[in-house]
Parts: sequence; C-alpha cells; structure tokens
Amino acid sequence: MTDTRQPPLLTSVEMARFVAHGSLRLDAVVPPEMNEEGIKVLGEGVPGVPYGSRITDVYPEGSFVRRLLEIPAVAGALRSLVGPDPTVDHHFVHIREPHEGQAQPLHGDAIIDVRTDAFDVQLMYYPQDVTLDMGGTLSVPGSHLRRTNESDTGRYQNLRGQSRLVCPAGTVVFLHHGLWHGGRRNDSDTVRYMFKIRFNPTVRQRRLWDISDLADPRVSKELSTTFPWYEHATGRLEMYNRVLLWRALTGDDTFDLEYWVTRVSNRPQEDAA
Ligand SMILES: O=C(O)CCC(=O)C(=O)O
Ligand SMILES: [Fe+2]
Repeated sequence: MTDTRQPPLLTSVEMARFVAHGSLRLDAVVPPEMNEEGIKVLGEGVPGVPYGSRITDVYPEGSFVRRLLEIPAVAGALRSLVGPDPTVDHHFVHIREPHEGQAQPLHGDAIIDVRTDAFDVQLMYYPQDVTLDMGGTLSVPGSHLRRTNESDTGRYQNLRGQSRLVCPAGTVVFLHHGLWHGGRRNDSDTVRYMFKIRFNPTVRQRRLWDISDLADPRVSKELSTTFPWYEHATGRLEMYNRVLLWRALTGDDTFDLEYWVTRVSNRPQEDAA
C-alpha cells in the first residue's frame, strides 16, 4: 500500500528550480500497468467536476485518478507546491488527433491573475511515450511570471529556448498556472492523450516542502537562471518577480538577488531631522 501521509517532498533546490522554470517534470513515474489502464480511462473520457471539488469527493479511493495522485513522487510534488488537500479547479482530457493539422496557440491558463504570493498548479499526465511528432505540450520556460492574459501570446511562434515535450510513458509535469504553453500539432498516426488537473491551494503556500537545504547556495543559483528568450534588461524583471515569490514562499523578507528587491522597496518614511 502506498503511504500518502509521508510522500517524498521536494527539496528547496527543486522548489527554487520550479520558481525559476515554472514547471517540474517527473519522468516515467507512473508504472506501465497503470499507463495501459490510463489510456483506456482517458479514451473513455473523464466527466467534469465542479470548481472547488475535494479530491476525496471526486476521485474515490481506488479510482484511477486517485491512484495517480497517490504515487509517492506525484503526491510529494503536489504537497510541496500547493500543500495538503488542494481543491480541484477543473480537469480535462486533452486529445490531439493524428494528423489533425493544427496546433493550439501559445497561452497561459488564466485570463486575469495578478497574484504574486500564491499560485495554482496544473498536473499534466502523459500515459504513452510522446515523440516529437505527436504534439507534446510546448512550453516556454521562465514565462510564468511575465503576466499576460490567456491567449495574448498566441501570436508568438517559436521562442528561443522553448521546450516541446518529448517524454516516456507515465510522465507527469506540474506547471505554474501562468506558464505559456500550448498543445502542438500531432503529425503522427497515434492519438496523443494528456490528462490535466488544475489544483487550487487551500493553505498558505509557505514552507510546504523539505526546507532542510534552504541555505544551500544552489537555491540562489537556480533562482538566477536566465532563459534564451529573455530581453537583456526586461529579462531581469523575471528574477525580481522570482525574489518576490521566494520571499512569499519562505517568509524570509530579506532574501534577495543582487539587492534588486531591496533597492526597489527602499521608501523611507521618516522625515529628516
Ligand atoms: O494539449 C496540450 O498539450 C495542452 C492543453 C492545454 O493547454 C491545457 O491543458 O491547458
Ligand atoms: Fe492550457
């Protein structure tokens, strides 16, 4: 039996990597027998659930989705990112038909979302091997804190550093809700399945992961990652916004990279003597 009370939590370095990249990829964490079952379950369709549903209400014990969420690596990542008992915003089976002839435009899954201290995650589960021509999900690393509204980025094609998902069966990817992404065109002969669940946190997203390595210098290194599509100057805004998010996630209001947030928050209130 899987023990979901003590799932392996993310480390601070992994969490910082999520804050920089806007995604976390767990390759082949779902075992082959479950993937076989998953293709069937997704092919039959998974009926929608009301916004704000509890996991225990909509994914009964023993059901396919519940077992997916109980896989230790999946449970640990979910708990580290959004905490215990997140609610289900919505879920959907995304199918890209063979030779369907079109791709989904680049988008973020939020029309208006200006939160700086909280985020939702989207779990994406791929039950089959996804090859380059099968329409894996395209995403733009480091784009999640560049606020745009839903499909306003749809005009952009092929940003430098973008990633077209190619993965082994049983891969689960978690996306920050702001990450720019879109299903690619499926040029293969195979139907591509993906099951998405968006989760809303029900607790403050503070120190929910394994913080024993919080002082590891690799945390700042991860948070300083730049991506090839960033502009020389504006690209630094991403680092600035990561600092704000890292401060919110850790509760450490002194954390900074290169004094950027420290400078910008310097607004002395005392009059000169
Ligand atoms: O089909 C895909 O790969 C992506 C679908 C999508 O954008 C979404 O689930 O929000
Ligand atoms: Fe989407």
